[in-house]
Amino acid sequence: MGIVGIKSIEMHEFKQLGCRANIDWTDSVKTRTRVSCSRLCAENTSCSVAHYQESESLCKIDDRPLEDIVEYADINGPVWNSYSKRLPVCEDGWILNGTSCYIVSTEILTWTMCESHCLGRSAYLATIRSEEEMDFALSVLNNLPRNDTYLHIGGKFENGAWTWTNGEPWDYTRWHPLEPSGGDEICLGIFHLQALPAWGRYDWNDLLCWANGYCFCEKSSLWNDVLLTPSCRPVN
Ligand SMILES: [Ca+2]
Repeated sequence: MGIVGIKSIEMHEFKQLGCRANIDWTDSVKTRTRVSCSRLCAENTSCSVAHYQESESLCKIDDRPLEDIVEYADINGPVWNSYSKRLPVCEDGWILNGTSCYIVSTEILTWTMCESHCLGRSAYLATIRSEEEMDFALSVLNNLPRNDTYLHIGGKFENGAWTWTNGEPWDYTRWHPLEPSGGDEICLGIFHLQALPAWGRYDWNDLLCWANGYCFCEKSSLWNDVLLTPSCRPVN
């Protein structure tokens, strides 16, 4: 059975574990792997389900809600599989923002200890590289139990320049107007409003690396990408 030239049809000719579904494959594309098919879906805001037909490496991204994809019992044709949209997810206790997961330490530690603390959670001290990420950090900071300390993030002054400890580019800053003060203050933290009450702003401050604060840890998200279980209905 051919793939190209099938016009819009209600019942296509691929089966998934003994089903066939109302998927129109006419505008499917060739992708190398199932994961690259999932990625196509992840990058397309209207996609809800990715279908992948392995024997011919065909990928079809589907914008219909799952309940509109009707599957009928059938035993013929090549196998295809459907995957739920690839979405970033976090383990319990971590907070998702973009494609990263974040957690704040319950203890207040020095910046240097925070670096190890995050590493121990398979994470790194958070990077903040946009206004959006800074707003997210502030929303996290506003919910912390103590407001007289810092939120440690992953900036460090090394070899004459500010860098992120995980190697990401240094392309955004949010220094308080009176900072950075330099000298031995080579580690980066965000004020809590009351950490320096007279200054009255949530901004960045360069700190001594033994200054205390909460550790703001970040790591890449996991992905929910899961194979959908078919639910065959009787034909007719
Ligand atoms: Ca400073």
